[in-house]
Amino acid sequence: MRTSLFVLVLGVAVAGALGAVAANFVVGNRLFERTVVPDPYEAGLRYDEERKKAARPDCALSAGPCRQQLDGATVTLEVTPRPVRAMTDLVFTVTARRGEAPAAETAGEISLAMPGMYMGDNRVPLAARGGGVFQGKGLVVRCPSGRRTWTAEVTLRGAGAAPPLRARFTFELAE
Ligand SMILES: [Cu+2]
Repeated sequence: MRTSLFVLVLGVAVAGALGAVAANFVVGNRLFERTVVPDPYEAGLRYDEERKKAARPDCALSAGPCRQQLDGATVTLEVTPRPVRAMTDLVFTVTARRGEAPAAETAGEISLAMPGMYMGDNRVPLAARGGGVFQGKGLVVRCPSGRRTWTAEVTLRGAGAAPPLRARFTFELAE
């Protein structure tokens, strides 16, 4: 008699606890989905895809300038001296056009990073030289891992509230 009462009480307690956990889980899940991303699985796939794309060099900067076609604009990046090496003073020249006209952006920067590896913050400020040409000086550090793949993300900003022009180039440093 006492044993069965104990089992009953225990059963109710366990069911209550499980119910609370389940409720928490459901509420937590909903909150998580709503506040973070609408579809974590899709977002994860997209992130992986972007990382893979970023990790593959798409620009032979040591051979010459690279050009990228964005919506309504063309952004060209040239880095000298060539071949482009680590731990060397480099000049970064960006040319931006909208159709035949030089882009009206007034300043910008290049963010240098290694795909999938934090190498510290490395930004090259770009000054407008007129005619859609922007220039800045910088340096790419040598990676202790021996990897030489970097991305140069160019951002150009205008005076107004228009969204900045962004172009990402992935390149391989010369040895
Ligand atoms: Cu690295």
